[in-house]
Amino acid sequence: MIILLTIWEFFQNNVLTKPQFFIGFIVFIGYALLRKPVYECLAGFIKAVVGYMILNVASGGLVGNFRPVLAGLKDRFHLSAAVIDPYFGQAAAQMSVEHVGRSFSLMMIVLLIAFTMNILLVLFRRYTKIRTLFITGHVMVQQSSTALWLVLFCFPKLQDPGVVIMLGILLGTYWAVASNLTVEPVAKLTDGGGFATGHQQMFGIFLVSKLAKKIGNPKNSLDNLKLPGFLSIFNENVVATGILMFIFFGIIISILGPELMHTIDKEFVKNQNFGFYILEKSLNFAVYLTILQLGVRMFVSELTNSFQGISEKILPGSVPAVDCAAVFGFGNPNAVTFGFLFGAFGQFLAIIGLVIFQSPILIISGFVPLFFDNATFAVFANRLGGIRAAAIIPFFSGIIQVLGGGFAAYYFTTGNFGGWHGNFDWDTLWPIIGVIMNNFQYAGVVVVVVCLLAVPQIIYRRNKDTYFLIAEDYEKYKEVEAKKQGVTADEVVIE
Ligand code: ASC
Repeated sequence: MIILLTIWEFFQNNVLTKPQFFIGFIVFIGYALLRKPVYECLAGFIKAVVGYMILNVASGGLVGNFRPVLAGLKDRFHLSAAVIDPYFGQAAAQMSVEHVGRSFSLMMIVLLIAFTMNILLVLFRRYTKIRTLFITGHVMVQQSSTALWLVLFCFPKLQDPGVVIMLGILLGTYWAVASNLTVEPVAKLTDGGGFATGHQQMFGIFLVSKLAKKIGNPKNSLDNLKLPGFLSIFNENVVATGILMFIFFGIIISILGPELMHTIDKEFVKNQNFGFYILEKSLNFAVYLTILQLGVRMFVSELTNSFQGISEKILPGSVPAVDCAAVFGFGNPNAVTFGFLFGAFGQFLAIIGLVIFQSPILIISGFVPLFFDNATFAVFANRLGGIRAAAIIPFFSGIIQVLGGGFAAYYFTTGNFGGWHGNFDWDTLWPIIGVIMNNFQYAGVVVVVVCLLAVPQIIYRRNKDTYFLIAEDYEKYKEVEAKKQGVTADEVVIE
């Protein structure tokens, strides 16, 4: 057992929480299985690792720069409010766990069991119909933290081994089932990119993929938008992002004021002018988005090429589930900014609602859910339902994030420690799971796991012939679809 845990610890510290290496090894093994020479496998490994690290630089830069700005609103108005953001959520979950006298170190074993559960579900995919392995390490750590608190909240008397086993099964099932829901939407968006989403809004992506076409028309998408006159400068992504973020963060940073910004941001030195500081800070947003796209393209193209090796030889019809930002490299770059801004409208409106209706808990927007969830939704929505869907869906998602996050922070009491996880699935699906567990106890857990496991079965039954094919060989999938539609492979409409 000790040896197993030591190996696991090594794997967790060096590979699982560093998904760049995980992806790198997948690429290396994939190319090796395709019988490529070793130097090509190595080149693929390096490009994939560096691509993923570039993505990390960009998403880390966005999070590091803009999360404190939004959270600063709390200090500015001396509010006692919960920030809906996974970093605040993780801290609040840890404090909650320790507050009731339990050990937070259970997390490591929870990760092990949950990850093993996900692997088993993929290995037995003939029966489970699970095609995805969740490998976004830092997100897995955050989710294990929040879920650990949920289980301790609902089962305060349960001893450590019971907690760990129950949680491992529950979380591993969620990782497998929810990421599996994104296989179709991501494959269609990326034209067979060879990956799925393993992040914090997977259930949300599935909902968007069902709703977007009902809300708008893909013909009227951001890609076809030609703005007249001076507005035409918005057609260029860097310009659009730069201007919109200057307005957005310009207002927020002005509200915070230079004094507070000096304490929040050490890079804001005393002799820099406040206006120029705001300009530089806002334009940074466009910088990071541009970097992000570069990184995504790099590692995704390696993954797409090499994964055939794995899906042909070891795990047919399965794909890795990676960071949501991987989809930002596909579809319209302006959709990302669009999703963020409409999400922000929705969130701010809902927060005003909380104040007006004197909610027992106040919420402050967190950058990670606000940006990464809603930008992801907008990328899918724009492709499937055009501009209308790319605006309406993030707007309502913003409202749901605040109301669902507010409910969860209150009900599960992490609001007392200043935060809640805040990403879409944790504002919708997980509060429901938590309430079921709290009210029906062990029976509730069984019901949740059984219902989750039924989801892939239902989807499989609807498309038995193409269910695994779409992940295994996208070109062949398109041919099958073309035959069904009675057209050639070039004319096939993949919705
Ligand atoms: C998260 C989280 C981040 C971002 C990043 C997006 O949920 O914790 O740091 O999203 O993964 O690329």
